[in-house]
Amino acid sequence: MYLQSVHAINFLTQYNNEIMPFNSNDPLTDVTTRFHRILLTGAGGNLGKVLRARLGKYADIVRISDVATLEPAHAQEEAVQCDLADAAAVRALVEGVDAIVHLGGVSVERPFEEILPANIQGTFNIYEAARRHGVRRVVFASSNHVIGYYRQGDVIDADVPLRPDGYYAVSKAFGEQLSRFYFDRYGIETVCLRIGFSFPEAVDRRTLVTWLGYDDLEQLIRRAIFVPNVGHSIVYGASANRDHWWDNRRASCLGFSPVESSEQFRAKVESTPPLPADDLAGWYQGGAFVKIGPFEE
Ligand code: 15L
Repeated sequence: MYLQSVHAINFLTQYNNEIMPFNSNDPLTDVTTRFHRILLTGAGGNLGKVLRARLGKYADIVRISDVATLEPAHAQEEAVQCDLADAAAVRALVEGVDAIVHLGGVSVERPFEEILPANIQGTFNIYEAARRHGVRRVVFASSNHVIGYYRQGDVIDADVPLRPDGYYAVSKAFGEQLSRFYFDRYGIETVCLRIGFSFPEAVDRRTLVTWLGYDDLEQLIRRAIFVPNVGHSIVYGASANRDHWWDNRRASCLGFSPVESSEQFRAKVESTPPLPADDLAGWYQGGAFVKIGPFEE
């Protein structure tokens, strides 16, 4: 415990608590981008499946987990069915890993009772297990919904006050703050990725701005795992789209340089009618999430 705290203090002194501005050199130059074992939680979800197919380049073994039954493990994989709300199971899940890519949990807006166990208790269990097993790096899949109540067209950076647009978003804000605490107290480094819309295609005017292609997602994850001295960092995950709502200078400090763009989907999207002017989904960055709920009576 004492040593961990000293580590954090040394780290803060040395790195001022943020990603240092790198010069134009790629921060991964001379860095080996391979670990022995990486844990991927939420491996059965949308992005989990995408990353499952790609993380093998970066680890001898990818331990994949999900609460749902996974496709059988390939060579180089260890598949573990795990409920993130089960602290003992998560402790066993995390043993022996070099880094964690934490996507697990509910990924859409749902009643609080559904968000609480997987997203809040589950993320706590992941960090506690990381502390106990000495894991030094976590990549936390946050979401653009933590800033969902900023207006579309406003350009914001990663330092603006959070404006979550629902319980799911609040759980991601919790994960951002929890990871901050685990860095300050224990020196566990985290890159929080405020992922935009990461699907095969942008589907509407909002997602033309927030789209993150899978190659850019992979690049971001690789950098979030391996760039040295990230401390506790928050970056937005969007491709090199024509329009931007997010000032992503922190991501470029990671050396993140997106190569994809949503322009390829523009003609199709713009051939559909825009949302009516009074539709809140067209006002806020979180889109239709601001219209979901209340779930309670
Ligand atoms: C998210 O956080 C969700 O996980 C994803 O399903 C999309 O809804 C995305 O945000 C979005 O903002 O469109």
